[in-house]
Amino acid sequence: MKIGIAGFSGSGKSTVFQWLTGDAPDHARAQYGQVGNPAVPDPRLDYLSALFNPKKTTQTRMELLDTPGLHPTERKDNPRRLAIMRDAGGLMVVLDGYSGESLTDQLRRFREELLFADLEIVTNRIDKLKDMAKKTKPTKQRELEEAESALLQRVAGVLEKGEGAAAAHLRPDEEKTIRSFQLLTLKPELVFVNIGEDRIAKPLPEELLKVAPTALAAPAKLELELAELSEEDRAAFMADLGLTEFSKDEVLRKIFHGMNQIVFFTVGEDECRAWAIPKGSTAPQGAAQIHTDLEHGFVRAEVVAYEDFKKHGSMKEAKHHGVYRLEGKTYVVHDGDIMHILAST
Ligand SMILES: Nc1nc2c(ncn2[C@@H]2O[C@H](COP(=O)(O)OP(=O)(O)OP(=O)(O)O)[C@@H](O)[C@H]2O)c(=O)[nH]1
Ligand SMILES: [Mg+2]
Repeated sequence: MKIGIAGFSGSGKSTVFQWLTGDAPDHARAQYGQVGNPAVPDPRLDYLSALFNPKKTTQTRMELLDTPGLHPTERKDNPRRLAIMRDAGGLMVVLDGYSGESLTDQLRRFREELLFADLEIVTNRIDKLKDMAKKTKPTKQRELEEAESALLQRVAGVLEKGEGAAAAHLRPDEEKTIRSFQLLTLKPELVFVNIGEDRIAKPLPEELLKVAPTALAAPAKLELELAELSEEDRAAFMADLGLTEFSKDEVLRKIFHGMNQIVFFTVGEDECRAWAIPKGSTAPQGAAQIHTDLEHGFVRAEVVAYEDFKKHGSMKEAKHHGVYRLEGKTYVVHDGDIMHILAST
């Protein structure tokens, strides 16, 4: 899944991008969206890898897209910039938490921009469908167009009330009907506050948490600068600042999970690996990540939850204690499941 780093111009998106991916932002490329692929560090995979000692250990990776920021007042280029965000499956909204500007206000204004942009797309399409309705055509096609129009009017109603399209609670088939419009307010959103040194270890304002309960905060620029120092200097600076550890790994994990992604593990002497799947995926859908043959020929999955496995320390003991299960096609995978897929080929 591609995650768009979005926000107003100068909120620190490219700084956050560099901090999380290790790639230097290319300002020319960022105008069209720059992609980086950071691994998602997972202590559970480290544990499994230390135990199985495989030839290869493979972390899961995310796709982060640095996008050009929206301009709050000179807005003529904003539609082009919004179009770059549409390509992402989820948005990490970066707020400027270093200059002192109200966080809640920034978020409210940014959400409004997305809302207006979506409303414009939806109403344009409704108008187009109205024109199309004047033409003669087969009954089936007319019915489809009428259903689409009714659905879009429902979405427009929600947007006009100032809520994101996600608040329309679309069924999966309805979501599919309007997927091609790539509505921004339908995408999972995670708020990230790019804080300055003065906000370290301070809680985020209650007011912000009311409208963004899962909001994260970290001093991205500072951590980026500290990472470049010698170990000795770094330790001294960190002690001075009251920083005990870097938050980068934790932030990467929270972004991953905030975008409704989970991992399952495969283990063995050859490879220990973490696989990313959307939350709610079934075992065959998980198997498809490994190989489409494993999905098509799926027979069953042997599953043990990571915590159960760790408690018993080996597959043999896990089996002995009855926590090693056989699951069928409808099994919904849980975050941290260790799976072995059995397939007929
Ligand atoms: N003091 C301070 N400056 C910061 C911080 N984060 C970013 N900046 C500075 O703010 C400026 C803009 O940062 P960028 O990361 O380029 O912002 P951006 O959101 O990518 O901006 P656009 O690409 O124009 O939308 C740069 O000069 C950064 O060095 C911070 O935490 N503290
Ligand atoms: Mg930038």
